[in-house]
Amino acid sequence: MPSKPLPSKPLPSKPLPSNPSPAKASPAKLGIYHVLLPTDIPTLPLNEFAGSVLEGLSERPKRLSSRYLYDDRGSGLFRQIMTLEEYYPTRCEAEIIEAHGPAIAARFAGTPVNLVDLGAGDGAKTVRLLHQLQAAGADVTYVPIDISEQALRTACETLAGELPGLPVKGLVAEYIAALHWLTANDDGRVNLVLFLGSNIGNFNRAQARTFLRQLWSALNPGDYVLTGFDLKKDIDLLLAAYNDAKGVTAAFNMNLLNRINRELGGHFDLDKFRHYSTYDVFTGAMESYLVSMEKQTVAIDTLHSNFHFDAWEPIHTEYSYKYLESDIRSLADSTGFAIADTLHDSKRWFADSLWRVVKTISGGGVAL
Ligand code: AVJ
Repeated sequence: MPSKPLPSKPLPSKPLPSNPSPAKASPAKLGIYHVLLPTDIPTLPLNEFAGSVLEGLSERPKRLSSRYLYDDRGSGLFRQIMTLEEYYPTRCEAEIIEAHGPAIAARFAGTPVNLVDLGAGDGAKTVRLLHQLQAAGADVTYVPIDISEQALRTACETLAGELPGLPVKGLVAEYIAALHWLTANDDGRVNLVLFLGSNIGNFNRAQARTFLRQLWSALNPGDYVLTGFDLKKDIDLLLAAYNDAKGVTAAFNMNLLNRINRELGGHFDLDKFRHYSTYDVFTGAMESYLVSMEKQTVAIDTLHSNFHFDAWEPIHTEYSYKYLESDIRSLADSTGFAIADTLHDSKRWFADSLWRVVKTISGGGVAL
């Protein structure tokens, strides 16, 4: 647990940052206990980022979630990473879409299809696929989904600029919730869900299964998912991709501490931490850390806490799991999908795997 605040720093009188307060309602009176409804609870004690930082820095080993890497600065640094010589995944996947996109698109000739984009990231690949679908004669609607309204607006505007006249139906929501909404308001269109860029790599094996099962549940039989997997390869190539010579990846990782300083009144001195990325051959994960180079105590005002670091103590920040072809097959198998096609770049460093949702009729066992 974090220690008490320094005596020299009195508690601020301001309340902790909280989520928007829902309407007040008095709890149902049931004598000796109350059933509290969500609307009975005025506020959550901490916002999501603050709560996650408090929890993670209280763990041993300490950790911070990679989902918070992508504030405005972090997103900018990631766009820079995508242009780096050492960061091969973006180039490999662009090559795959360029070479094999038309074959994917041909499956949807004459079909009304929603191109559903989970985490647009590099809009360029999505634009290529949309062009290819239109060229194949698919009746395509673009459906980007993002939890951030700002990010969604940017994605919609970029696409509208590139493909004037393209129907766009953006959804601001969590991915799975948005997909449930989309299929519940079914307009008879086939959904082709994009989960590109090796974003699945941030999940461990169990989390990846959970996420894909949730996707499967939310989708209709006959819908498709196109997922980008970074493949296992020469370890030196992996290490270089996460330890680039210009230090952009280091700055991207370090930005987490910057973000805590900016948003939570943190007092991290970035010169006292270093970026470290390593590969675990056994789990197949690139692992990223921020390592404290000396013994130090860091206050985070908003959390009313000090965090102690020993010399060379790490904070875990990110996993990027790498896959074997057999891992991809077993993942599809165990989550209810049939692999329609797996496409590779010429070096076979990366794969985009196209999966079809298979659901059996209850009682019958007939695959759709
Ligand atoms: C955006 C999660 C696919 O794990 O390769 C790049 C993020 N981290 N360099 C990845 C990242 C360090 C990237 N993903």
